[in-house]
Amino acid sequence: MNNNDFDSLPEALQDLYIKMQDDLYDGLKDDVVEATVEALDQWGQEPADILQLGLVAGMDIVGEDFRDGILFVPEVLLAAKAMKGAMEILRPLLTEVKDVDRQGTVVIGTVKGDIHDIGKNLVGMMLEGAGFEVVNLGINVDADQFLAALREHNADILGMSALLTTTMPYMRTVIQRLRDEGLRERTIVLVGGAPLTSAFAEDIGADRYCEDAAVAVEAAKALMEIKRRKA
Ligand code: B1M
Repeated sequence: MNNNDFDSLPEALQDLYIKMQDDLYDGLKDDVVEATVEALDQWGQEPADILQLGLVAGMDIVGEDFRDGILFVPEVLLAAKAMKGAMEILRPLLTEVKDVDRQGTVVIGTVKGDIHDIGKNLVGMMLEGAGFEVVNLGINVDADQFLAALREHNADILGMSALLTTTMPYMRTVIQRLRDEGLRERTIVLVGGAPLTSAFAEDIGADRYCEDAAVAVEAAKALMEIKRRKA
């Protein structure tokens, strides 16, 4: 849904989304959860639209004011908690597998040194909803942990997230370890996170940069299809 679509929503629903963004900014978890439930139950909104128009839009404003020194870590932590509360409401809807074949197994985590996990968790949920089995290793994950999980679960895909320019280079280390230990050929590597670019993904030897969760799902499906054809 784009801005034009937003403008075409009923005014009361636009107001609900704007309130959701404001409440997220203010870290009011209960209010954000309540607005999420209202958008679902009373307005029949799709989870993806609630995420985009309410939650991610609100977090974008938080990100701008954090960057500009208007908000600080404690406030941003509260906003993150509010967002996570709403994501818990959406989780069962996003992870519900609807008549799709099992797609494969994904090991996903936020790389070493980085504790941002909202986007990574969202990607994990959307992949589950698309029929993937998802092993979420959490935050601050090092190469040993990624490799051990890939082996333990005989995983098809490695998904790595980094939100800091200081942690994104660690993805290269993990990919090099995959090569060193003979796992690179059989593992599809997807990377994402706000500071990344396609050029960076190519440079470190990843298979695809995913700018958002929807792209991650598309890329995972497309690359699995190619992997299956090669097998
Ligand atoms: Co942090 N932080 N933060 N922070 N934080 C950023 C990333 C920052 C851009 C803010 C800013 O300055 N504007 C900035 C980084 C600057 C830089 O490196 N260039 C920053 C900073 C500096 C920091 C600290 C260093 C601050 C400090 O302590 N002084 C510190 C670092 C701690 C650490 O990691 N070691 C820190 C801490 C925190 C909080 C703990 C307060 C909190 C995190 C809470 C949590 O995650 N549990 C936080 C938050 C919330 C943010 C912002 C505001 C929001 C991130 C977010 O959740 N976005 C962020 C600003 C921003 O990104 N604009 C910021 C919403 C989420 C849905 O989007 O994560 O981009 P995103 O995920 C998307 C895509 O990127 C993609 O799909 C997702 C869904 O569409 N994607 C993937 C992500 N991962 C993927 C993996 C895939 C595929 C796609 O694998 C297949």
